[in-house]
Amino acid sequence: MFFSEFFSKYLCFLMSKKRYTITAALPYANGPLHIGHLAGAYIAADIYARHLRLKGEDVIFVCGSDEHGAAITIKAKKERTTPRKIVNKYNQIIRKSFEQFGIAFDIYHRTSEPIHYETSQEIFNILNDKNAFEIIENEQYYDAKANQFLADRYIIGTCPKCANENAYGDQCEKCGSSLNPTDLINPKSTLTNSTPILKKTKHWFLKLDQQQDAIREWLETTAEKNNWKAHVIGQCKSWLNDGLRPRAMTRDLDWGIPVPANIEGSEGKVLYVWLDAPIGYISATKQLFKEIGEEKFDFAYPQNFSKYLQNKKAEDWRKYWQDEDTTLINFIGKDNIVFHCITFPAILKITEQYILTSNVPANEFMNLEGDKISTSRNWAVWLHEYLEEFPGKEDELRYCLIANMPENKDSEFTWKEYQDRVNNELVATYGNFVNRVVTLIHKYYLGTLDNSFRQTMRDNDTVLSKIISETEQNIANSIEQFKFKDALNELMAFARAGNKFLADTEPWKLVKEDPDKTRSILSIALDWVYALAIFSKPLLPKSADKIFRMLNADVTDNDPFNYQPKKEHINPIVLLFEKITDEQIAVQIDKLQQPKQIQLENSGDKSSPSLPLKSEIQYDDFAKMDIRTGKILEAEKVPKADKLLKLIVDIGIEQRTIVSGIAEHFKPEAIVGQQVLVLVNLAPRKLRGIESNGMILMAEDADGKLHFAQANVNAGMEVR
Ligand code: B3M
Ligand code: ZN
Repeated sequence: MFFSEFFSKYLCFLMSKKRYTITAALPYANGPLHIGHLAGAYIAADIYARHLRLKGEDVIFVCGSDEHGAAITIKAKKERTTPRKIVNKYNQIIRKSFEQFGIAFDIYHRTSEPIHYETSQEIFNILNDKNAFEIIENEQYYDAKANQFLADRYIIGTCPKCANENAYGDQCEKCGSSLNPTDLINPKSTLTNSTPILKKTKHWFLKLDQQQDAIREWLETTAEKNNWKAHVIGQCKSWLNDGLRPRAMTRDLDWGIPVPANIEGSEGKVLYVWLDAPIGYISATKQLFKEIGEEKFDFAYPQNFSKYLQNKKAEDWRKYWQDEDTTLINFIGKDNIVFHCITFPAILKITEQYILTSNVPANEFMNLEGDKISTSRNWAVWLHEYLEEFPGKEDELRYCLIANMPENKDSEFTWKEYQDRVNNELVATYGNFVNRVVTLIHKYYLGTLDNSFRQTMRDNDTVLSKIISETEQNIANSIEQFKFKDALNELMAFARAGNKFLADTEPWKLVKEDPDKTRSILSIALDWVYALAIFSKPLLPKSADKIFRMLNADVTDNDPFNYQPKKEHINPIVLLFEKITDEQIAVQIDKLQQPKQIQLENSGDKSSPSLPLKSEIQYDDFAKMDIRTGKILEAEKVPKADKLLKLIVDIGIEQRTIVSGIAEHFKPEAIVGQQVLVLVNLAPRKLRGIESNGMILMAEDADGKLHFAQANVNAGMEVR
C-alpha cells in the first residue's frame, strides 16, 4: 500500500509539468519600440516562453504598457497633448509592433486599466497595514512658475560625479550614477527653465532599510541556486553593500494611480510609477484569467500558448503568483535590475502572499552603428518602420538580434552585419538547405511522399537520430540557461550539417543510377528539414511556420523525431529568405542621418514644442561655427533616396555641393533662389556617394515641418 502510493506519487511527479510565470518589462507608452527593446528583453522572453510551451510546460507570458510616471507626462508636454492621449497612441503602436513581429504574449495589458488600479491600491493598503511605510516630510524641488512639484526627470543640472551638464534628477545618463535631484549642481526646471525652489511635502517611504537582511539572504540563496547572471548579481550586491534606504513610493503628480482614499492625507498623491508598474504583471495575469474564464481568450493559434490555459477560471491567476510551485522569471534590460531584484521582491515579500522571482536574466544594451541608441537624437531602428520597410522579414531581424544579443555585455547592431548575416547565413545555409530538399522532392517525385517508406527509413536511421537528439538537448540547455546565442548557433550547425549531408550524398547525381537510394536520402533530408523547423519554433517562429505549411505538418507538433504529415504530399516551395541588397542597406544608413520628425496629435498649433533648453555653452563654442548667408542655385533629387536633395549653394566665396535631408518637405524646383543660412565649416561627409560640404540650417515646427532659416541679404555674409 505504502509502496504503490509512493510509486504513483513519484510517477505523478515525473509526468507533471512545471508551472512558469514569464514576464517581460512593460514598455513605457511614450514612444515606439526600437531594436534595443527587442534585443534587451522581448526576444529573449519570447524564445524562452515558446521553448517551454513547446516542451509542454504550463506557461503564462505577460506584458503590457507602462502608462504612468514622468516618462509619460514629459512626452505629453513635448507633444503638446495630454498624458491620456499619449498612452492611447503609443499603446496602439507598441501593441501592433509586438503583434506583427510575433512576440507571443498571452496578454498585452495596460496599467491604466481599472483592474490594475484595484490591484495596485490593494497592495498599497496591505503594505500600509503591515506598517511597511514611514511618512517622511522633506523638501523637494518645486517650480514656482509652473506651480508644481517637479518629478526627478523634470530637473536637469550638472552631475556631481562627471560634470555632465545634462544630468537628470534621478540619473546621469553619461556616467550612469543614480542621483537625487538635490545632488545636481545648478538645477533647472525643464518646464520653465527656472531655478526650482525647495518646498516641504510629505510622502510614503517604503522602509527598505528594514528589509536589507531579508533581501540579501533571499537574493544570495536564489541567485546561487538558479545561477543568475554575474552582471545582475553584481548590480544587486552593489546596492546592498551601499545599504538600502527608505524609498518614496508616492509622488505629487496629477497623473498616476491615486494613493487609496482610505489612507489619511492621501489627497493629491499618486503611486510612484515603479511601485505600480511591476504590479502590472499581476494585474495582467488577473485580466488574462478573467478573459479565459469568460471565454474571451483567443485560442486560435495553438502554437502560441500553453494547453494548460484551456478551461481555466478567473481565480486561477493565483496559482501563477501565489503558489510556491510556480517559477517566476522576469525578462528586463539592465537599467531595470534594481526594481526587479530588490524593490519589487521586497514589496511582494512584505505582503506574505506572493512568490518572488526565480531569475531576472537581464540583458545589457545594444548599440547601433557605433553609438548608443538614442530616441531624442533619432539614432535608432524603429520597429514599426522596419516592419513597414522590410515586410515579411521579421525573422531576419530576429535572427540578427539573437546572434548579437547583449547577454553579458553591450553589443552592436550594424546594417552591414545585418546584410551579411541574412545573405551568408539565412539565405546561404538555412534557406538553401530547405530549398534544396523541397525542390528535389518536387523534381524527382512530384512532391509526393511515401510515408510508410519514410517510416522504414527512420526506423533504420542512426545518423540523423543522433544529431537530432544532440541538437535538441543542446538547444534546450542553452535556452534554459538564457544562452540564446548558443541556441542559435546550434540551430545553424544543424542546418549546416543538413547541407553537408546533401553535399556528401549528392542525390542529384545518384538519382539516375540508384533511384531507391536517392529516395531514401531525400526521405532522411526531409525529416531533417522537419526537425529544423521544430528547433526553429522558439528561435525563428515565422520561418518554422512557413516550413510547417510547406510540409503539411500540424502546428502543434513538437517531436523532432516524428514527422507525421497531414497529407501524402508536400506543398510547393516557398522561399524563406532573400538577399538583402547594398541599396537597401544604404537607404537605412542614410535614414539614420535624417533629422527626427516630431508627430503631433493636435496639429492646430504650429509653434515649436517646448523642448527643454540645451545646456549653456561658452562663446568660444559658438565662435567655432562658421555660418554664412547663402543662396540655392540648383536643386535635384538624389536618385533612390526619398529624403535627400543635392544642392549647389552660393556662399559668396565659392559654390558648394550640399546634400540635405529636406526632399520630403520641398520640391527641388521650388527652392532654387532660396536664401539660406549655411554652416560652412562642417566636416565633409559622403551621402549616397555624394560629398556634402556643409549644412543648411532649418527650423522645425511642432508638426515636424521644416522651414528655411534665412536672412534677406546677399550670399556670403558671415552670421555672428
Ligand atoms: N517601463 C522602464 C522601461 O520601459 C519601465 C519598465 C517597467 S517594468 C515593470 O525601460
Ligand atoms: Zn555623471
